[in-house]
Amino acid sequence: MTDLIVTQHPGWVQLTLNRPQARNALTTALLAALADALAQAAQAADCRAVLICGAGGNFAAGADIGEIAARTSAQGDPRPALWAGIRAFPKPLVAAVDGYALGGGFELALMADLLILGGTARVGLPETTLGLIPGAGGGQRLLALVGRMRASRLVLEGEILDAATADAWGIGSTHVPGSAEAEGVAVCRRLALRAPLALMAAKAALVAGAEAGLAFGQERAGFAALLGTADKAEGIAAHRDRRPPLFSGT
Ligand code: CO8
Repeated sequence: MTDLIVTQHPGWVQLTLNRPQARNALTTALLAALADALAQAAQAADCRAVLICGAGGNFAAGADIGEIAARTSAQGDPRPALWAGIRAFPKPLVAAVDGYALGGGFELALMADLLILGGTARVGLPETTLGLIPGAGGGQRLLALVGRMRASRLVLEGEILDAATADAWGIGSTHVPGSAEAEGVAVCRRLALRAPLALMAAKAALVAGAEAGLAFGQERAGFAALLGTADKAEGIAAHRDRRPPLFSGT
C-alpha cells in the first residue's frame, strides 16, 4: 500500500495521504513523496491545481510521533528542506480537511492557498502538549490568519477547534457541512479552467504579502532547540501512556 496516492484528473492532480491506520501521520517518507509529487505537478503543463486530502476520514494527525521521539537533534534533519519544497509549489494548492488536521498536518493545510473545512474537521496545533512547538511555519501562518490571542489558544493551550469555530475565525476558505474532499474536487475542476499564468502570479503575490514579516526562522529554531529536551520526551511518553504529562522545564 502506497502512503501517497496520486490521481491524475483533467487539468489537476489529487494527492491523498494514505496512512489511515496512523491517522495519516506524516513520516519523513510521506513528506518526501508529497514534495516529489508536487515538484512533478509544478513541471506538468497539464496540471493547473493540486488537491491534498486524507484517506479514512482524517486529513493528518501531525508529524509521525515515533520519528519525532527518536530525533533529539536538528542536525541532518531532512524535513525542513521537504517542507520548503512543498511550500514552493507555485500553482494553486487546495487542502480538503475532513476529520483531524493536527500539528504538522494542520501546518500542511495552512500552507495551502484554499483550505476547505468539512463538517467533521478538527484543527489544532497541540505540539506544546508534547513539549514542542510548531516547526513548519504553522504557528506563524495561523497568527497571520487569526491574530495573536486566538493563535495563542491553539499554540499555548493546545485547543482543538471544530469546523464551525475554525470557520468563524477565518481559518477556512470554505466550510461545507459534508465532505471537504468533494468540495475540493469541485474547486480544482474550476481552477483547472482558469488562466494558469495569472493564477501563479496571483498566488505568488498573495503569499508574499501574507507572509512578509512572519518569524519563520525563530519558530523553526525553537522547534529544533526543543527536540533534545526532557520535556519533549515526557510529553511524548505521556501521550503514549494516555496520562497527563509532568513537565520539569528541562
Ligand atoms: N504520529 C504517529 N502515530 C499517530 C499519530 C501521530 N501524529 N496520530 C495518531 N497516530 C496513531 C496512533 O498511535 C494509533 O496507532 P495504534 O493503533 O498503533 O496505537 C492510531 O494512529 C490511531 O490513533 P488513536 O487511537 O489515538 O485514534 P483516535 O481516533 O482515538 O484519536 C487523534 C485521533 C486525536 C488524532 C490522536 O491520535 C492524537 O492525538 N494524535 C496525536 C496528535 C498530535 O499530537 N499531533 C502533533 C504531532 S507533533 C507535530 O506534528 C510536530 C510538527 C513539526 C513539523 C516540523 C518538522 C520539520
